[in-house]
Amino acid sequence: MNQKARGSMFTLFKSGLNKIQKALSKTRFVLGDKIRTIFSKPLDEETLDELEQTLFEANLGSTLTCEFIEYIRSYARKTHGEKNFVQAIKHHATEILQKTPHTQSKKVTTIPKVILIVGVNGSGKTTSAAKLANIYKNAGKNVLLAAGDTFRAAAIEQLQTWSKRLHIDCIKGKRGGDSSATIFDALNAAIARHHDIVIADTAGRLQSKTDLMQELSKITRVIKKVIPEAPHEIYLVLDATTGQNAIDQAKTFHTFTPLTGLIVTKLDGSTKGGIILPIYHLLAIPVHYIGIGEEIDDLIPFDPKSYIDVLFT
Ligand SMILES: Nc1nc2c(ncn2[C@@H]2O[C@H](COP(=O)(O)OP(=O)(O)OP(=O)(O)O)[C@@H](O)[C@H]2O)c(=O)[nH]1
Ligand SMILES: [Mg+2]
Repeated sequence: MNQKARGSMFTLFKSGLNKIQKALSKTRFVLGDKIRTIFSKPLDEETLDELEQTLFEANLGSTLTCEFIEYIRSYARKTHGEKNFVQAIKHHATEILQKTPHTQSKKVTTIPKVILIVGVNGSGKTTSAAKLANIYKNAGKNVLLAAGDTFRAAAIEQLQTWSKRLHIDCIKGKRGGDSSATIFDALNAAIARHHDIVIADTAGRLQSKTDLMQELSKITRVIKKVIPEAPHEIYLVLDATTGQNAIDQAKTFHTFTPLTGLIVTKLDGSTKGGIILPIYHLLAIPVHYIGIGEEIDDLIPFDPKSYIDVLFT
């Protein structure tokens, strides 16, 4: 990464901290703040019930909620002297996030780097593709967008509108055409025009529709025909407000097309921001970015430490 890119990433990180505080304020209210109130009382079965209810409501899911309750029981048994239950929860949450390495990006040996964006309908794929393109552009990269959602004319137009606004090139195919063919054309155009990054949007698909999921495997096969080591990143976009279904989505997408990372959107204004913990716990797929609003700079790199600090401190 050159100096300009490093500087830009640092600025992004700093402004990201303020933004994550704002975006997670509702989740913090239903999670961290409630936990502090619960542990201001002595620990007994009633307190543990309240804790269980709180963790569940903050979208931690039943498996992780039970694990946290067991963790607190064991902490209470083993710790002599002053007990800090809030710190214990924070410590365990940190352990969970640390178990999965934050970055699993493939090394880019030949440009362009290819990022494929996948997910169910309406999760925020197109918006995130545009926001991500803007991040790379601001870091000095020459970006090309590929309108791989050929399903609807409106989808192609949506990405094109973003590309015009951002002054970023966009390759589009015919509506109803083959998504792989559009992405294939985009990659060849990127090679010819020396683009550093190709970000390919795809159509929304339900994880239960096998034929649509198989289309994703085809897209990755076609990408590999042009650049064998690509796609370097396959990001699944998950809408935080969908609750535990996000886990199921990630599991199925991961089977059809191995994900390198997740983008969790719509954390702003949601009380469901706790979803990131069961994602790490059950899937061990790192979250690379979080979506915290509808504006172009409302996508920020996910930093596990800031996330935990904001929620539990
Ligand atoms: N509040 C908020 N809204 C978001 C965020 N990300 C996306 N959206 C909104 O969610 C809606 C759907 O976003 P799209 O990017 O069109 O979603 P998509 O996954 O491409 O949708 P399909 O192509 O129809 O599958 C839009 O209104 C976006 O502005 C976010 O992080 N926060
Ligand atoms: Mg879309």
